[in-house]
Amino acid sequence: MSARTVYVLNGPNLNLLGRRDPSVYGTATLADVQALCADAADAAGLELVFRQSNHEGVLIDWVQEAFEVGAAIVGNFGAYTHTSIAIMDALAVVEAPVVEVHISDIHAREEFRHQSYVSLVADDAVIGRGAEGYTEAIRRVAELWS
Ligand code: CA2
Repeated sequence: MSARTVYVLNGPNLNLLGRRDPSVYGTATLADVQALCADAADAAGLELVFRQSNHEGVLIDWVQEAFEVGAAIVGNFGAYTHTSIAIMDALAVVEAPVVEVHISDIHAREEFRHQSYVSLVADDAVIGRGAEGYTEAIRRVAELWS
């Protein structure tokens, strides 16, 4: 049997991680986050697909791709978290675990960040734990799958 796969999907502006706003998002770059995820997936015995896009439709295509191959999703959809019913609808179809992740504590920031459409359909969320939160989210996927 082939290994189970987790798609780690990153939304708009997360390609800029580590280059601005370290007080909010820390100093890790997206490449650092990818390396953390690779280690966590390896430890959990999962295959990793790691991607970032600034485009809502591309993110939806990748959610549908994960669904088609039976993969789990760890998703930081960036600001689309707070606006995108389309991403929520795509995630609602996914049968494998879906874990939301945010580097910052969205509930302790501006009110417009408090609403998460992703939370309405995700199995769990890791919020405000910095880049290490991705590691925890991958561990959570493995637990939900066990
Ligand atoms: O805390 C998170 O992980 C967020 O998903 C990050 C999003 C934000 O819109 C969400 O409300 C919370 C934004 C990511 C932008 O990242 C940057 C990092 C460095 C410099 C500029 C943007």
